[in-house]
Amino acid sequence: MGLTISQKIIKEHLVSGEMIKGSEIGLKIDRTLTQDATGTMAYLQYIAMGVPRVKTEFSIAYIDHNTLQSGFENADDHRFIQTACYKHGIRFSRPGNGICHQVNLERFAIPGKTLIGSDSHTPTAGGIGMLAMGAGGLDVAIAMGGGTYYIPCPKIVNVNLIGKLRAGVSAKDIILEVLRIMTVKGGVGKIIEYGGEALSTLSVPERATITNMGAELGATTSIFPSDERTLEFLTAQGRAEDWTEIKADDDAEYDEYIDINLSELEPLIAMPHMPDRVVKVSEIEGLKIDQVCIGSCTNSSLYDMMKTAAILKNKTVAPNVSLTISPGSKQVLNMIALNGGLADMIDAGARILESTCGPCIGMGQSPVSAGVSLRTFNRNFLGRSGTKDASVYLVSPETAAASAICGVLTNPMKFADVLEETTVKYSYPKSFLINDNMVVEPCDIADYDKVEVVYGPNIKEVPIGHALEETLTCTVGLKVGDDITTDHIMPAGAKILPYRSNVPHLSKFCFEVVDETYSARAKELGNSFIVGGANYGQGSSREHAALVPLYLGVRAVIAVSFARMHKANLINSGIIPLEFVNADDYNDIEQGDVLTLENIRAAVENETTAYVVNVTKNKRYAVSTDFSDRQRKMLLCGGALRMQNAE
Ligand code: MIC
Ligand code: SF4
Repeated sequence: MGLTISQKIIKEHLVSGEMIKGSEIGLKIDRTLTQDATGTMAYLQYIAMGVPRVKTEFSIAYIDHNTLQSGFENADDHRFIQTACYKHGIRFSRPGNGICHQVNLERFAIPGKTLIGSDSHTPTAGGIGMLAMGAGGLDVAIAMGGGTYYIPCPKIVNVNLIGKLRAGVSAKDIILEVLRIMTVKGGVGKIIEYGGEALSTLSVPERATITNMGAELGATTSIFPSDERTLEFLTAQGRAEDWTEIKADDDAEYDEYIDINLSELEPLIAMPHMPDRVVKVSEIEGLKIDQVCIGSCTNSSLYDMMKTAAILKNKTVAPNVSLTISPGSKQVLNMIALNGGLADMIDAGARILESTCGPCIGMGQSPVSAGVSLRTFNRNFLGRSGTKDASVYLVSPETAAASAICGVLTNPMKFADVLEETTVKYSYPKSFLINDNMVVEPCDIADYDKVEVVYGPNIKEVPIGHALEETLTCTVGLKVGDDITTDHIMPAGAKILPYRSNVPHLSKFCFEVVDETYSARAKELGNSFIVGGANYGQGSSREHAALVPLYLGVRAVIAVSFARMHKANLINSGIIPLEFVNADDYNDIEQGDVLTLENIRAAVENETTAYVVNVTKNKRYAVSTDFSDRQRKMLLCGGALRMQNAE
């Protein structure tokens, strides 16, 4: 039987396990990336491992999330990351160089290689044919130290694209359609591979919009073949030598098939507060809006910016709308400055922001109270914008720009003429403006001892897990529903993000959008459990969503099901993720119930079903202990750091 694209890359990088779906496989990681909000923790953990220089072929740290310096914290953390990178052999992309995934795609992503990044949108690089996955900071630290990265061997979904997008419909609408079909739970344990005759009409940045937002499916990653279009993009980036052709064998077999006819697609929109609540723009056209934000790692390429500029040219942003634009990288910003696109945006009244994540992670630009915000981003989780009662909708740059001009949600197909011209000019530029002067090379190995890593006062100790007891009795400190995101567990935003290296301070905000009293209650309980619904921990890779509950005394999360990265982060921290064997038992448990995990140590060790006794209700539920051997060891000794110290 032939192989799919990702199976070929996995096969080349397999260091342990067998390619049997669902069983754990270990992969050699060629490259890593971090961003600043997760990077501080990743480098602290890397340094604690005591490996002087990284063992990957290429590792890089980007500064793009915590760029609002309203106190010393972010600036100090950036200096820590910069000095740690300089010493340990890691490239450093300075603030101003752009959003990690956009810069990575332009300058460093290579077809056929493996990449893990401490950010859930690392699969953006799948647009160029790289096997790129989001991971917790500790997993990235381990990979930098030469360690293996483990995932459950994924199922493969084939998305067959036929037809051609009409002007006004874009790559964003393709991924919104996939989300509509598969939902935010639909990709768990799967890699999404794109193919079909329409591939030749999609440029690498358009493909990257699709693989980027594949993260919202819960997928392990998404990937496109590396073909002539890929070569064209790499050539225009002055990197033709990085190209190799990678495509699926003709007789490759997939676990699922999805067909999408691009000619029939219409502009789509994700309604609050989930990326899969997708409807046609035409169904709610005319919705009054207060804010439009264009940018983020999903939609900030040169092509996205030029489509935006074309719609804005010679017009004025509607008086009821605040429009912000964040170009994705220095390369993009520089090119639109030189070709006049930026002037068209400024002239129309757009508020031009830095080339960073910005409003996407709540770093400023929170909408008005009860406001309606249209964003070209990938996530619209409750409260993420910084305004709890705001309604955030996700759209393409075309829909966003057209609506900004009209003041209400508008179908961009009305601007088909100008969009067609832009597509001809900017979808496949012959050359990009190349200048990597914002990437600092690491020090010479001979100078290693002379380089000092500078720590600021914001950097506090990393909490460490506990060896697992024979039997564990705790109160349920919190019960939550389905699709709880890491933004619910550990919110981000301008006020909280500066404390990503200060877990005690962060802990005050744990589950704040769900229950403001949770943090204090958990502290008072000492040890406690959390009960969750399906897809618990979806969304970001942030390991803080495990480290902070650990700090607050959470010993186990009992849920209907878990998202992949969060489950791995819980295990790394020594918190046991347990799944109900019978999902209905979830309904039985209430917050405040006292539960006993009977003989839990033996159950984890021997791979047997564990039992939860509800002491309050006098009932008993079975929970599965479906872990790999490596994970069992980790849970028994209290997490990855303890396991490493024990070895
Ligand atoms: C996000 O989009 O939620 C983030 C901020 O980029 C996160 C990482 C983080 O929490 O630092 C992600 O996607 O992994
Ligand atoms: Fe940054 Fe938003 Fe992309 Fe996360 S999703 S990396 S916050 S732009």
